Amino acid sequence: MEKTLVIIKPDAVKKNLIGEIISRFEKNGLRVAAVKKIKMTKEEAKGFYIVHKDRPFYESLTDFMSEGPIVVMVLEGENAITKVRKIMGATNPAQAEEGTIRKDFAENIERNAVHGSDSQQSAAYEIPYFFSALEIL
Ligand code: DGI
Repeated sequence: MEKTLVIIKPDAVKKNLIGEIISRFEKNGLRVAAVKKIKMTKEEAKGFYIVHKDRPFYESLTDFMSEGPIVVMVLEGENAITKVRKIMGATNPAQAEEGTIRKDFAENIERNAVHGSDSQQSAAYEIPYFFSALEIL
């Protein structure tokens, strides 16, 4: 069973979409192994997105990710990483397929409702960024 880190971003939390988004993952056979609502500081957001530190949108992205509460969770299932990315849709909602979370709820390429680890290597950094082993069940 593969695990992946998912975030419901500040835009979607603000719109009261926590239940709707979690339910889309559960309906596709993924299981919530850990979940909590937190608010990141700017520094914590920068640490989370450190791989993007040289991208032009790093400052704006980390401002956004620290502007309000988020829901972080570990989802578990067969091919969880790929499955979550498919359910989320393309980074830019203008390119996201019908029926995906980003097509339905993202505002633009940055305020795009959800995050999901893009590889096993990313998941191995991102899961322990928010959860201890004791919190993942
Ligand atoms: O894995 P993804 O979230 O689909 O996409 P990513 O790893 O390429 O980028 C991480 C986040 O950074 C993405 O969800 C939103 C933001 N981002 C990506 N490309 C752009 C961007 N933000 C802005 N403003 N402009 C971009 O081109």
